[in-house]
Amino acid sequence: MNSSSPPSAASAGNATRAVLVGVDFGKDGGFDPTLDELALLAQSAGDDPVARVVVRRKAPDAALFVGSGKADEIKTLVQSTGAQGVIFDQALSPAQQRNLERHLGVSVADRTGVILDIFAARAQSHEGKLQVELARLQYMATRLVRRWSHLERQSGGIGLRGGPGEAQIELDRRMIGERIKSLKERLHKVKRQRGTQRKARERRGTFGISLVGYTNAGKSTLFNALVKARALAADQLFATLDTTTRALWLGDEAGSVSLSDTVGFIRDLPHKLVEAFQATLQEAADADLLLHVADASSPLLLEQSTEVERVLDEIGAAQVPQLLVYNKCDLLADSQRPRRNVDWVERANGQRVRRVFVSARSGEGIDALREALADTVRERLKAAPAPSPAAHDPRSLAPAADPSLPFPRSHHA
Ligand SMILES: Nc1nc2c(ncn2[C@@H]2O[C@H](COP(=O)(O)OP(=O)(O)O)[C@@H](O)[C@H]2O)c(=O)[nH]1
Ligand SMILES: [Mg+2]
Repeated sequence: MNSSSPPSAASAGNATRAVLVGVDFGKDGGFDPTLDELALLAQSAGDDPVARVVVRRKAPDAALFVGSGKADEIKTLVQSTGAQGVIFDQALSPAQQRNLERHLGVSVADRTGVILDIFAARAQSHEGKLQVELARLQYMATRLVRRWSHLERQSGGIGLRGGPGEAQIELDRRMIGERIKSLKERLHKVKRQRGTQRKARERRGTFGISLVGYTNAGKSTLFNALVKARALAADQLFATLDTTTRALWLGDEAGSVSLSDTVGFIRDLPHKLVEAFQATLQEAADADLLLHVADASSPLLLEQSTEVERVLDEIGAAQVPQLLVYNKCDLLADSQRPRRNVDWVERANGQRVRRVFVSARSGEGIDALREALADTVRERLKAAPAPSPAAHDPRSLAPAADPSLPFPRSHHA
């Protein structure tokens, strides 16, 4: 069920029953009292959430995170529901995780562990797999230093035997260190190749648009609606990890652009994962235009948009022009519906951006979105003429590992 457990029941086909726990520290406002997102994360990782507990505290308890009284309550709940694991909405320190496992008698995962598990299960491309493995090893390495309970379980179940000896830990840690080093080298090579491909694309002068947004906002569904492709869209978090790119025709003046569906962002995305996925996320930063897709029906719409802006900033994409798409407007009550389907709003950085309300599912607003896109592309091309397409560059004819296709942009002045 989580990266700290051996091949789990979930991967064998029957989901692990899990109790979800979230702690409301009452300050940053990012807390989701419904735990819906954690439930969706758990389901995406193959777990079956059977109960939810929200705990209020001023500060985390150093040993048991929720304090021993609450830990006892959770234990009772675990027993009455027959749960096999407990998932925390926040990041636990390795010591807290271990203490909680001892206290509760079942395996304990945190949000980071669950996200890493999902990424590990979904990574498709060579690069994606390398990136996820790197992030997981880095997560594990910090735990090993303080004797991660994973090893104890491997050697015979929680609490049955003592942990592995210090010598074993030291050995494992060194092996992990070496593996991390070799992974980094391999990733470095792959990234260099990507850089070359990107330059080739730049020479071809394709206008690049990337879909970005909170996970589950409907990016893949919108991608499919726009290019009539079939990218995986699912009510699961991180169904898409690897970038998919297709040509999108926007009419005679704007011409053909390349549209990329990318991995979604999520609150508390493990920092190591952002770092590891830098190359993938970089694709967003390199786009000429970002199509920022938001779930307009979500009660956490603003928090989610803020989080997306924060990650964009982190990957150096804060200055890339945006077009905002408020998706899922079929789910809005009449009173929530906008008066006009296209308007202008101001972003956190002061930039004024177009906003279009659509339903990727019903198709409502998609034509207006195409028009807004075509307008934006035309304006951008006028503002900054693209390098002339090097149609005869032999490299542009070579089949690229990158799924994007060469589209000489020859239609605009
Ligand atoms: N009601 C409704 N659901 C949508 C819409 N667009 C996407 N969805 C659903 O939202 C979920 C997530 O969609 P997906 O495209 O995979 O999101 P992504 O993670 O941003 O790529 C799926 O269950 C979609 O069917 C929409 O316009 N209306
Ligand atoms: Mg997707």
